[in-house]
Amino acid sequence: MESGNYDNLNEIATRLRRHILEMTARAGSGHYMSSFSCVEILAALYFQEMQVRPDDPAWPGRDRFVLGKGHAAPALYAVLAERGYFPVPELMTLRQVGSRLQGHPVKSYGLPGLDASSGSLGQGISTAVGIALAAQLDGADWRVFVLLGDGECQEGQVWEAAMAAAHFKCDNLVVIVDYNALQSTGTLDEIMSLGDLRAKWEAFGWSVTEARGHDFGSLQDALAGARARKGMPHLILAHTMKGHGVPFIEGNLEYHSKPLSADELAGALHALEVRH
Ligand SMILES: Cc1ncc(C[n+]2csc(CCOP(=O)(O)OP(=O)(O)O)c2C)c(N)n1
Ligand SMILES: [Mg+2]
Repeated sequence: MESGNYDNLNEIATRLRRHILEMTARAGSGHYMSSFSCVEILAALYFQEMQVRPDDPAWPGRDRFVLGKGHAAPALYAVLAERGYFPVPELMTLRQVGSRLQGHPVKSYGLPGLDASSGSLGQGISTAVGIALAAQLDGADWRVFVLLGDGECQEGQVWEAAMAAAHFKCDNLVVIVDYNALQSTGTLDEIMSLGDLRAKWEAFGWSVTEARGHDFGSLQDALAGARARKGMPHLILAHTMKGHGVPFIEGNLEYHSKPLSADELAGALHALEVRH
């Protein structure tokens, strides 16, 4: 892809949002609003930054990914399908009994490209630190990427993992925080303020960069910075909008987990087309 030309990625992002709407509508549940928040982040990782081989998903040299905010599984499944790990129509099996696409990622169901189960907020980063340490022990140069929710950062386990990663100098670990300032029932400040999140991660010994989380150029700059800097783990604070892409959903917590009506679905799909 030509440097600085993100038309193709923006088209992919729109397709991912369409899949997310259609699969959660078919399932009658699922977190489309939280998924929209991280569409560009996941597309930047899987289509640009991460070294992966969708036709050989278990390739030992691949970069690994852990979805800390496991409720955004529809976004992860959509990006994996678009990247070619499995057929796009399988997305419509989301949340069905026996499907490889469970409501939260379950590795034992054998979905190609899925490296870790997640969904209990706070645990994903600990899983990722373990994977990063395994790479270090093997002398391998592949890396581990994690997406955390900002509300998820209220979990104590996140900070235990943050301490460990800095102590063990896990510079092969890149954590991206989906910094939308909302959780399920309120703003971060209403529920439990995180204060100066950047200063907190820096105090824990991480290199911190900020990015505009719906802007591929900005994400790419932050990811390139993380690639270049050695000796410490990397944190990217990606400023996002929960529900980004569909105006009536953006920032409106009524839609955190509510199924869309048929009219709302039609309106949302139309809004995606108009915006693109
Ligand atoms: C340990 C744990 N507690 C509660 C939940 C229920 N839960 C699902 S989504 C969510 C809000 C998460 O907010 P945030 O991390 O900011 O993610 P966002 O939806 O904004 O992307 C909560 C509390 C959970 N999945 N795990
Ligand atoms: Mg949030």
